[in-house]
This record gives sequence, C-alpha cells and structure tokens, in this order.
Amino acid sequence: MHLDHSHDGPSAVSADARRPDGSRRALRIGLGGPVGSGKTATVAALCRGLRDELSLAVVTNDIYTREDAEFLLREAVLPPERITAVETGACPHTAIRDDISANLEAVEDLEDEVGPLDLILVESGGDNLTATFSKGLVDAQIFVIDVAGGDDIPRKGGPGVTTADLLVVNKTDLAPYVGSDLARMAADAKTQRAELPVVFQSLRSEPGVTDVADWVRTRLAAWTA
Ligand SMILES: Nc1nc2c(ncn2[C@@H]2O[C@H](COP(=O)(O)OP(=O)(O)OP(=O)(O)O)[C@@H](O)[C@H]2O)c(=O)[nH]1
Ligand SMILES: [Mg+2]
Repeated sequence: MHLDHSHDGPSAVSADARRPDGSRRALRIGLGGPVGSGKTATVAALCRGLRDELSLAVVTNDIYTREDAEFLLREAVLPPERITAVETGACPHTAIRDDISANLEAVEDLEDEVGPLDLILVESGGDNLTATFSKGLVDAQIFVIDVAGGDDIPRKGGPGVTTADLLVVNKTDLAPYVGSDLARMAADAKTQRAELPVVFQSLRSEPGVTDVADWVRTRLAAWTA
C-alpha cells in the first residue's frame, strides 16, 4: 500500500527514471478530468498518432468495469498486450493519488512484459476538478475538460485546471450547440495557469489530437535527453 506517496518498499516500483536493471523506464503521462470529457478518446487518438514512432502502452482506470480498456481493445489502437485495466472499486482519485500501488504494478508489469517502452499513458477514471495524479505514479499530467461541461470550468479552477502540465479543452465542435464561449474559456485558463499550456481540440475534426501529440513528443524528448 502506498498511502504516503513514497514508494521505497521492497516490492514497490521506483519512481526513479531507471529500472532495476539500469535501463531507462518509460515516461508516464496521466490523463485525468471529469466523467465523459474525452480522456479515452484522447488516449485512442494518441495511440493512433504515436504508435508508429514510439513503443507505448496504456493503463486505464475504471471504477467498476474495464470498459475503457475494452473500448481501446475493440478499436485496436494498440496490440492487446499493451493495454491493461485497473478496476479501482473506489473514488477514482484514490487509485491515482492516494494508494497508487495497483497502478504502479500495472505500469511495471507492462514494462516487464512488452518493454522496453518509451511511453505509458495512464487514464484516470472520470472524477471531479480536484483529482490529480501522485508524482510517484506519473511524470506529467494532462487534465481533459470539455466545452459541454460549461464554459465556466476554467474560471472555477481547482488543481486539475490550475496545475496540470497540459490542460486540454476538448469537444470544441460542440461549442456552438451548447453556447460555450471559447474565447472566455481561453482567457480564464490563461488567468488560472499563467504560462502553463492549454490546447483546444476537437477529436471530430482535423487536426484532432495533433497538438497534444506534439506536446507528448516534446515531453518525451526532454525525458530521454
Ligand atoms: N463531439 C465530440 N465528441 C467527443 C469528442 N471527444 C470525445 N467525444 C465523445 O464523448 C464521449 C465520451 O468520451 P470518452 O473518451 O469516453 O470520455 P472519458 O473522459 O474517457 O469518459 P470516462 O472515462 O467515462 O470519464 C464519447 O461518446 C466520445 O465519442 C470530441 O472532440 N467531440
Ligand atoms: Mg474513459
């Protein structure tokens, strides 16, 4: 159990950049955000966009099911052995922030079984604006919100919006239908995040996940440097 965010027990996976055999471990990027904002859709699009250039794998977290992993398997975004489901059975943030042992085990098992890996994407179960990942689990986090959740979400803030390494405002194609003001969302996000990056995207139209994929490539370049 990892209740204190430290991971130095004998069976614990190290948060170090090196694996026990001295090789560099995969960069781990967490995707969190409210229910239905487009986390799995973003993961799927990233897998399609990056799988030819990187060795990658995915861990999904669902509360009671394995539906997100099953979706990714159905869509064949990666070979099945590269997709693992963690069934959290509790508030989603518990498994990504408080007791991260099941997720650490999942990422380590993936590295053992299909590694070496460049990148592991860890999708949190949908949660509220306070959900963030433990730094012992991921190296960077993406917070995914969508325009249909209300254009006041960036203004409301919360750790996901204010501190995530990348804020993604998804489903921009729906803005006209739900009356969301994208300029206002951008201005509020800027106020909350200062220089931290924000991407507005629609996965229903070009260029889709391109900006997020470029951000991942930049993080990976920094990680391997
Ligand atoms: N119109 C539109 N729909 C989208 C977009 N991205 C995702 N969706 C749809 O939104 C719904 C929810 O997407 P998911 O990717 O499952 O959302 P999620 O954040 O993973 O949801 P949970 O894991 O249940 O919290 C699905 O029906 C997607 O097809 C988008 O850019 N535009
Ligand atoms: Mg999902």
